Amino acid sequence: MSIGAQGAFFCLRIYHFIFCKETTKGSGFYQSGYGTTLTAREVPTKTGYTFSGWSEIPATMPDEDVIITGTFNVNSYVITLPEKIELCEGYSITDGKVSYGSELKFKAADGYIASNVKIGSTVLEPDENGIYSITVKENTVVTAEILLLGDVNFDKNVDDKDAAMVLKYISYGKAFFDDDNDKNEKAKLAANADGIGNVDMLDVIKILEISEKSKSTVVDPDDDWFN
Ligand SMILES: [Ca+2]
Ligand SMILES: [Ca+2]
Repeated sequence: MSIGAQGAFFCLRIYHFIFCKETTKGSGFYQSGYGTTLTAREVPTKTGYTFSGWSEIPATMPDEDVIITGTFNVNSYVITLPEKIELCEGYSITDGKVSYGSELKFKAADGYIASNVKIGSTVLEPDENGIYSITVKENTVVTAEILLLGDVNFDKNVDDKDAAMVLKYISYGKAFFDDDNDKNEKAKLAANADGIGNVDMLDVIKILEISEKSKSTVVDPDDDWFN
């Protein structure tokens, strides 16, 4: 009768990493013999998050399974919006930053219209209400050209000269500017002063309204009117 060779017994234990948050890398099982030294394997990564550490790791493998928990902190990114661009209700930027994956919606402030809204060279398209949406994944600088609604000749004033230009445009179908398509496109945006539909007589009326309003609300104490 033969007796089998008696080998040394050893236990294999499963060293199981569980991450608190979904990971893209590093999750899995890890085998370790009883009494061996435990070291965490490579730091797991997750896009938009920074690994913030493991839960307590025993010095040596105990005689039982070990669950080590890794955690991540969400990254924050700096968001820069142009002047006269406002966040829509319900969206906010705290200390100039928002968390990875946050959605932001913004639009031109009242009385203004944005054109050529871009992140780098990527042009953003607004929805039918002029609202732009982005999902933040990195530091982001939004650029835009901001037009004053009704200021079709771009002199930073809305007055009857603008109304006359719009009237000419809708009466005779004439371009606002000769041979400058870019300026004409912007003038068309600014000319739609009521923000509704096409450029028509209602916009002329709106421009005259804005013009009257600015006359009655802008008071310059040095103006001759006071003398
Ligand atoms: Ca003007
Ligand atoms: Ca209109």
